[in-house]
Amino acid sequence: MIIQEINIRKMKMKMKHPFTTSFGTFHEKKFLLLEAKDELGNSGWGESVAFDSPWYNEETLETNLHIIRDFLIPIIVGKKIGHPDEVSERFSAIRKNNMAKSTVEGAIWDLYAKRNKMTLAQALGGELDKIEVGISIGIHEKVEDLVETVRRFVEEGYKRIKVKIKPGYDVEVIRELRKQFPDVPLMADANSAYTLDDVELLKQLDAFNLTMIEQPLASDDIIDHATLQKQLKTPICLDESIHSLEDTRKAVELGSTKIINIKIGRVGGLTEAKRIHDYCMEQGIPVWCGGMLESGIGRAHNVALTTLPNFILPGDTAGSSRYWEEDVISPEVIVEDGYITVPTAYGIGYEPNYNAMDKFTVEQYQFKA
Ligand code: OSB
Ligand code: MG
Repeated sequence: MIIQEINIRKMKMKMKHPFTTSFGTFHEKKFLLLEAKDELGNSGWGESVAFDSPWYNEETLETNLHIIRDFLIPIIVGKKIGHPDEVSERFSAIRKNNMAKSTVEGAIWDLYAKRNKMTLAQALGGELDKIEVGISIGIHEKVEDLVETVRRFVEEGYKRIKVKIKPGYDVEVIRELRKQFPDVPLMADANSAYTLDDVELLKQLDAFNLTMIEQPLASDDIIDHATLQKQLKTPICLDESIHSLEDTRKAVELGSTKIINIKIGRVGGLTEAKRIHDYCMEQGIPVWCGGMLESGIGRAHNVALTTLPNFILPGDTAGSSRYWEEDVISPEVIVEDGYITVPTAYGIGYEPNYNAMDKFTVEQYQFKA
């Protein structure tokens, strides 16, 4: 296929409820959508999951726009592409900027699947026709309110509850949740808020039978996490620290992690995500699909990836209505009884909802071969 045209939309969508992590609160999501068109008129969609501030990682939607426009588009527009795996190969001349790369690569995967009359899940080698869904719950000022939020989502059928923690909002919060929900699969995500000085505190979490603790230490660390894991019973899951298969291999060999959170954007796209998945499967390391508060386009990519066989643990890809009054795809992503049914239409399997998209578009750019 030949990529003839790329359209980029800068989007702004208000979140239904603010979402608070140890590094900040999201009230709205600003992000990029990218459409790639081939010479036959097929179109594929990708989403940049970078935030508008560099607080999860160093990328932002503006750095993504710069890298996509000035470096990635010139590499692919007007050029012949046999298989989407070739895209990350060509992008390897540019260092990091994984979320920018993933935006373009994701659109080409969708395009490739549509062109070949397959679902994106099939194109990736996925097998499941429905996937188990967990939910990530932000920091609440009052623990009573958190308990009520958790109760609501447990009743809705979510298969695993993840709560955000930070220093001063950790052991007692988890103790209370465990008391209220003795049997619910529960985990905590620290988003890098602790150091090895906190080992004694983190060891107290071993009492609550958590499925895992996600990214307790620095966002660029795999050494201290190995030191910590030796002293914890609770499995550590790395999120921020993993940018590639090579990072994964090193972290697994060091014993820094027993579970991997795969985020397509963070690792530079679906090809690398699949490689990490395959390696982890060989090593007996379970994986799950993380979330970045995506709109429907990014969410659809997460659903497709989660159909691969080593996505053993429920991910963070909740339904559209958990985040948005109105999503940019039709139908929206729906969770029923803790499952998402994998769509059967070709490509990402959801249609762009242009009416909604236009409402939330702030700027548009077009590039032609
Ligand atoms: O660490 O997984 C994370 C949201 C924003 C930034 C980082 C993270 C998260 C979440 C929410 O946990 C995932 C989601 O519901 O999309
Ligand atoms: Mg995380």
